[in-house]
Amino acid sequence: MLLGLDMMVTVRVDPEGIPGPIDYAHILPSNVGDRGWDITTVPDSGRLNADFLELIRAIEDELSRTDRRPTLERKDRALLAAVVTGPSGPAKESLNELRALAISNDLEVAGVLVQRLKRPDPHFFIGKGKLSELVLKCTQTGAGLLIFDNELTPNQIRSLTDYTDLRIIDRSQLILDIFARRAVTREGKIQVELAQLKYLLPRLAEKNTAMSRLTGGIGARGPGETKLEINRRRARERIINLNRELEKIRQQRQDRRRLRNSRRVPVISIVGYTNAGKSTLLNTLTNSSVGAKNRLFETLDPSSRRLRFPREREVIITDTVGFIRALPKSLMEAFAATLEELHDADLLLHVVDAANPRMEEQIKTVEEILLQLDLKDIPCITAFNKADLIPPEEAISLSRFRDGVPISAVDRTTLAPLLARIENFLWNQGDQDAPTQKEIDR
Ligand SMILES: Nc1nc2c(ncn2[C@@H]2O[C@H](COP(=O)(O)OP(=O)(O)OP(=O)(O)O)[C@@H](O)[C@H]2O)c(=O)[nH]1
Ligand SMILES: [Mg+2]
Repeated sequence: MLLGLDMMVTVRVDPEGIPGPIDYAHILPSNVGDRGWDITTVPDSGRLNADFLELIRAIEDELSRTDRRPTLERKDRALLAAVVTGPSGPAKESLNELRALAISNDLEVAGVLVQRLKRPDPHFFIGKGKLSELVLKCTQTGAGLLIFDNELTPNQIRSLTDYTDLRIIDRSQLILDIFARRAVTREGKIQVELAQLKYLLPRLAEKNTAMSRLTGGIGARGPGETKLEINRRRARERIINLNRELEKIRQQRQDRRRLRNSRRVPVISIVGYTNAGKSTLLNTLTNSSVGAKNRLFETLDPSSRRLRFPREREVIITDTVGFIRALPKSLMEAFAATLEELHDADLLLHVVDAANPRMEEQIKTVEEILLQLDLKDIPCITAFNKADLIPPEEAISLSRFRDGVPISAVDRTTLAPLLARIENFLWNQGDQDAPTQKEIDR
């Protein structure tokens, strides 16, 4: 058991019971020394001349000055951890994304710790020595939350929380927590709660578990502390009810869609990795103000707008939740209703963040998810967004060698080639689909 004690003191006693040397140990701020703690030995207990309380106070002061921001609560600081078994490149990128996810969830990242292992430890997932290091770092930096980039089993989470007394979550839970924060509409909220319950269900033992930490999420959102005592049976009942409610909403959506389809207005759905600029593009194209921000999963609830083309022609364009690598399965299932709309699309517009160093991986992830959703048969135009952030020759080569159109969603004047291509596809199918290089250069 690792406890966050302020200090530990040992008094050595000889066989006659006479006290001898005294040792005292305490942690140090991370800017002092290189191992993070200090042990002092006083050879003779009679000569002990230290004011422990004063010492602890001084250390606390120093810790808060160097490592903690006073305005933030402890629970808002998190330490990221990963066990790496494969190549280090993808692992590093994955950790960068975890950091972005944490920041998107208003957490402050206090540090990152990586351990390379042949095989994860079956009990703690991470090696025991590394775990002690993690706990020490948490104490030094005032982090109360440990986020693993790897998926942890319910047993591992339980062992870790029991051993360290920290709040421990994994990547899936972090994503679920972000979704819980962002959900606005009734439908969004139902979907998120459903996803959280589905995630929790296999993690609920029949009796007492580390449930309070699981259900609490990071703050106390979603199915939070008030439902601390729910057991499997009640969780199942809730899932059934939520599913029923969702089914009703799904019906209403279908009715709306039928009406729309009967009017024969073509539908374009924007898809893409989270933060690629989907909502920004919708806004610029249709002069609207759907929420667009530089954080992951800004959009949860889909929105549709009309987009007018010359000659009285118009389309409906929809923006929806973004995709991410290893999206928790429970979320995919719960968001099936939202994603179902994509099946009505006449055309998918895949928005890619061309300035992101992980662009290739993100494209692959989106394509895999489209395949899983059975959407691969719907025609798709790729837009390489954020072209303003990459060298012009890179944008040209993207358009030339990959079948896509470079755009900058923040700048309306860059969208003409994309619009031309959409128009061409919708109304002149059979004609040449791709805009000419001249159009792109224009
Ligand atoms: N420089 C630049 N920034 C852009 C461009 N397009 C979008 N952004 C920025 O990228 C960030 C994300 O944009 P959003 O439109 O919210 O992205 P999204 O794909 O809707 O993201 P989610 O809803 O979170 O999945 C915002 O800060 C935008 O201002 C672009 O063409 N150039
Ligand atoms: Mg968005």
